[in-house]
Amino acid sequence: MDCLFCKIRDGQIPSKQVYEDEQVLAFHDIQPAAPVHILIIPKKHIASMKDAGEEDWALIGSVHKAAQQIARDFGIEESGYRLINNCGPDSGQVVFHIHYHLLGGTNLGPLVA
Ligand code: DGP
Repeated sequence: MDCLFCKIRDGQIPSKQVYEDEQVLAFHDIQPAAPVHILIIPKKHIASMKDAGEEDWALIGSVHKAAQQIARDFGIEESGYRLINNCGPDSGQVVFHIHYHLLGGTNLGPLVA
C-alpha cells in the first residue's frame, strides 16, 4: 500500500516525532500553518474518517487523548488549540490516512475566513 503516513509510521520516511504510544503516532507537519502544527495519526491505516468502523472509535478516542497530552507538552493547553480532521476531497484532505492537525501557539482567528 502506497501510503505516506504508513511509511512515516514504519520509519521509511523521516519525521520529527513528538509522541508515540502503542496505537498513536504524532509528528511535526512539514508545512506548518501555525507555530505549533502537529499531525496525529492512528498507527492503523484507515484512509478517512468516513471509513472508520464501529471497532475504530476507541482508537479515535486515543488519538484525541494523545492530542490533549501533546497540547500539554507544548504548553498550549491553557491558551488553546484547534484539532482538525479533513475528510474527503472538499475538505482538502490530500493524505488518505486518518490524521488530525493540532494547531496552536498563536490566536488562530476564525475557522473560516
Ligand atoms: P491534509 O490536507 O489534511 O491531508 O493534510 C496533510 C498534511 O500532511 C499537510 O498539512 C502537509 C503534511 N505533509 C505532507 N507530506 C508530509 C511529509 O512528508 N512529512 C510530514 N511531516 N508532513 C507532510
